[in-house]
Amino acid sequence: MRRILFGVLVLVSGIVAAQTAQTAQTAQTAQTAQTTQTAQTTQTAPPPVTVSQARVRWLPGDLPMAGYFEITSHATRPLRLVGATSPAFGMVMLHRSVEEAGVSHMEHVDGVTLDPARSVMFAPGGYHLMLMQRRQDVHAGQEVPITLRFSDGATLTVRFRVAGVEGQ
Ligand SMILES: [Cu+2]
Repeated sequence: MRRILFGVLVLVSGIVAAQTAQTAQTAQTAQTAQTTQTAQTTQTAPPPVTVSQARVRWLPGDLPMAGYFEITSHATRPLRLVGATSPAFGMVMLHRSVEEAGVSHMEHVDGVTLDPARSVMFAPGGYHLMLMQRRQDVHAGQEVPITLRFSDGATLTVRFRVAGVEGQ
């Protein structure tokens, strides 16, 4: 009798163990699938914006150059442009030119909010990309790729035409 009872107990605990293992494995598989899907969505969804008139105003030597463009949002909620990078420059910052008491100076901005169905101009006297630490020769007529980065992690690479000093 004792031996039979022992056998039943082993059988029951064996079933419980198998079920627990299976449940754990199912949960893990589901989680892995979800993580993969999230990563893919982030990677493939481009930001709903259009960029036009992308240009860089060339300056000699290693002087910081300004990047200008017009960006239009097609999103239904506000987007936030938070930065930019380029293989041609060691550092790219979001700047804004401001005039205080008749004196113009530049300041760094953490980001620029793009309202739905609106355009924001990056232009002389206002917002611009400050392109610093050239990593390669940059000359007028060339195009340099600059990647715009948004707060949700989305990125958009745009080719900026390099215009001469007089080219605004
Ligand atoms: Cu600047």
